[in-house]
Amino acid sequence: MNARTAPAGRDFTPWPDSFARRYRERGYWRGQTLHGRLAEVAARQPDRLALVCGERRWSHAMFDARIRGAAAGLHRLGIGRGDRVVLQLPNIAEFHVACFALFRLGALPVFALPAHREAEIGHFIKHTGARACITVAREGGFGHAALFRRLQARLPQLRDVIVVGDAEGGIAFDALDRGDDVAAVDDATAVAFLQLSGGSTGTPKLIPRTHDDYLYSLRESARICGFDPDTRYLCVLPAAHNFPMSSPGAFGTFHAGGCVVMARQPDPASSFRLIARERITATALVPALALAWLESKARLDADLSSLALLQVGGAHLPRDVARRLMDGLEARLQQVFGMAEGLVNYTRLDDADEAIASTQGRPISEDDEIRIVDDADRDVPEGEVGHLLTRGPYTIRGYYRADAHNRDAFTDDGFYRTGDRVRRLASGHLVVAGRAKDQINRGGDKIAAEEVESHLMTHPAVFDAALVAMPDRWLGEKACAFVVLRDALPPRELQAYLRGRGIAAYKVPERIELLEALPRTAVGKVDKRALRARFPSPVFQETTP
Ligand code: OOB
Repeated sequence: MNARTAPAGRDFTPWPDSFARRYRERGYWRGQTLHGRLAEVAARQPDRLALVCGERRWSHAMFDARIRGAAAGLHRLGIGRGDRVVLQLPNIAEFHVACFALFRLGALPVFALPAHREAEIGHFIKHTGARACITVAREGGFGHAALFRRLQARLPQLRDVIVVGDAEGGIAFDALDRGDDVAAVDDATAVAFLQLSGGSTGTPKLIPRTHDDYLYSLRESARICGFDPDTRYLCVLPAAHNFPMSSPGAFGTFHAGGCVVMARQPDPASSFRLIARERITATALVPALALAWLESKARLDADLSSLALLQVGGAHLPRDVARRLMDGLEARLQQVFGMAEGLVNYTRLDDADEAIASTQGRPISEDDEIRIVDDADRDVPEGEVGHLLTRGPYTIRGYYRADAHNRDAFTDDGFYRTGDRVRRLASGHLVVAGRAKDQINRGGDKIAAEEVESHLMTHPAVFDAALVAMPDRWLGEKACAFVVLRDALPPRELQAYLRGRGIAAYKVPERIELLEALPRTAVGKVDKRALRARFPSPVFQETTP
């Protein structure tokens, strides 16, 4: 193995024994796997509806049978314990079949988002040494299977390109199921999958989550949100994201014995049709989408009367928008402030309206330790804004193969530095006041400034570049790149160049401003505060360095 492919660190940082013991003694970690729980639910209530996708309607027993069949087929391909498999799928039933089939084999899905392109996917394959991928031929006009085949030519470790639907010469996912079964790997302490971090560094980091910790977070989430066998959850956000996956999301719904309805298109009209047709009771949106729903509701004369719970999270929800959502929709609003690394906060269903409108909720667990500190890691006085650090029974202690980064991202005693700035109310509710990480939150899609800056810097005409958030009425924030050029170049060409580098479209800055030089701080760092101050109105998160 040469230096380029050698893993840059540990796969998994375990919780110290004393913590693991405590989490077990307190009943958080119960030694059950995600697929074990699903099989248990299927056995208990085989005939209840589990999954709806287009015209397909599967009971829990049918879902379970498909998972077993797919697992057996993947096993025949040689996929087994510890193997990494990149999953890039739209919101279709096969997303969950593939996920749980891989869990059964002890293989690790690596969750790519549908928007990811060559740069991100190539990185996931290289960084994890993935030996297979599961995708679709095309979605939204983009050829996903072709992308993986192009990468395969460069990265031969990617042996199998498995394709749902029209296989286009790849391995047909649908043909894997021959109605057989293989024994499941049942190690709840093992890493179940690699989730994607929003990140603020040059390359996206991967998050190893164990069965024990994840099952705990989704079991408690389901309880807090009142999910039960009558829950009908609409999966609108990309299924691979932690919010619609486990807060309580699709997994929390399966856990509770309810039914998940997959929304392939996120637009309000399609979602409203599904809500009315399937009598949806709960869903999760980012603020931008919630706003779009609100605007469209009257125009589309939608029947949303079944919707009892509307969760909004992933990005800042302004208080006045929260109030408008509470007034304009019959559903109970819930704010969710979470992160793929672990910690999830919910406003509770019985909180006062003002707490729901103006806070981002409180943690799931009594053992979610919260510290709010100043720049020198000293606790700030109660009620004041500071950096949020957290540690707990479902928050990771380290990223996947990222030892050097882990030294910065975690304190010596294992607290995760979230990069968020918060204050805590006497009730324990957190209010997100800003962000210290160098990231743009584009309507819930996270853009690591450094990642895009590095891509810009590869252009021969670019001398210097800095990416900052600019305010946007609908998305909250969008990215603006300030660029210093060596040679004249129209900004539009830089955007086309970035797309040509194969990065997800949401990372391409909407605006490019040319400068003679970037402003610098006294210590010579790019002064991003000064750059942001050029916009007429402040962005929500004005606290970035
Ligand atoms: C969720 O997860 P990620 O990993 O995509 O992003 C986490 C980051 C947080 O650190 C914070 O900066 C931001 O997204 N964020 C919010 C927020 N919820 C997340 N900022 C302000 N207000 C909120 N309500 O985004 C995520 C994971 C699980 C559940 C919900 C969201």
